[in-house]
Amino acid sequence: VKVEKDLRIALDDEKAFEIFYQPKIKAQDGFVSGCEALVRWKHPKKGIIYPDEFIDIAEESALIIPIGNKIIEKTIKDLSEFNSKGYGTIKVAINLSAKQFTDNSLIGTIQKAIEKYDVHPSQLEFEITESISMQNISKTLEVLHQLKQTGVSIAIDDFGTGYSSLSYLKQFPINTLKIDKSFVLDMTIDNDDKSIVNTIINMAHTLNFTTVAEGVETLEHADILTDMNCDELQGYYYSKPIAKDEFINFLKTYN
Ligand code: G
Ligand code: G
Ligand code: MN
Ligand code: NA
Repeated sequence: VKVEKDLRIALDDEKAFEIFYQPKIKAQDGFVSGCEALVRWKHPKKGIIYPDEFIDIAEESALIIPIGNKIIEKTIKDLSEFNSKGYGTIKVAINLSAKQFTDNSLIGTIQKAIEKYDVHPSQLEFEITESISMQNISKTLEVLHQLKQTGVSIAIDDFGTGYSSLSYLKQFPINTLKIDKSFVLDMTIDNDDKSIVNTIINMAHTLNFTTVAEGVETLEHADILTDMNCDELQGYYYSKPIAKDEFINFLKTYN
């Protein structure tokens, strides 16, 4: 209840939510293909609060809708800044929670921000989890198609931990599978996990999806994934999630 009350107060404070960015690296050439937007809450007394500590609460109280809308708006604003600094080809991924996904004004919110900040929709990707996508298949399909029509791309996050069936995946207008970090992290100690990662990548490519591996923590992880033809790599080996200005510096150094 306390967190919920503080979240309501935070909604009136333009500086309360800050978006951090974690780079994604193209396995082929090592350039930065883009980043994932990860929200941080700057609490006036408690300092930085991570999403694991408030996204669920925001979701239960429906505050995730206005908070999520702020995240979308702020991220797209930041993207226009990346573009103005000469990085107009990068792609930014925004996480969407289940409740946002069923909000009828979601598509309008996204379209308005795209127009306001004059970014290209192809520079945006939305990450949804398998659990969202399986709750109500027909509604999910409808929203996915509407999203897709705006020109953005769609990724399934934490892939492999949920229970999506391949027949549904094939029907969904998605672009990318993000392989869950648990498989990637265990790849070097468990051959089953290595096989799972390899299988996901091959299956994804057969269905014309690109693949992103999360949890890339070591050069060994990166080398294995590159050999497996994984398209993009994300993890602490390259960078933790960093503030906007640090991400711009990261781009200056690597692109
Ligand atoms: O940044 P961190 O690794 O602590 O993120 C933890 C979790 O919080 C991740 O699983 C991520 O999907 C979720 N998360 C981070 N930012 C957002 C956001 O802006 N919206 C939603 N819905 N979830 C987020
Ligand atoms: O949305 P998602 O659940 O995928 O959020 C990514 C989460 O994974 C964030 O909390 C981020 O801080 C975390 N993360 C990012 N890179 C790594 C990594 O290399 N190793 C581990 N253990 N966690 C990571
Ligand atoms: Mn994610
Ligand atoms: Na994930």
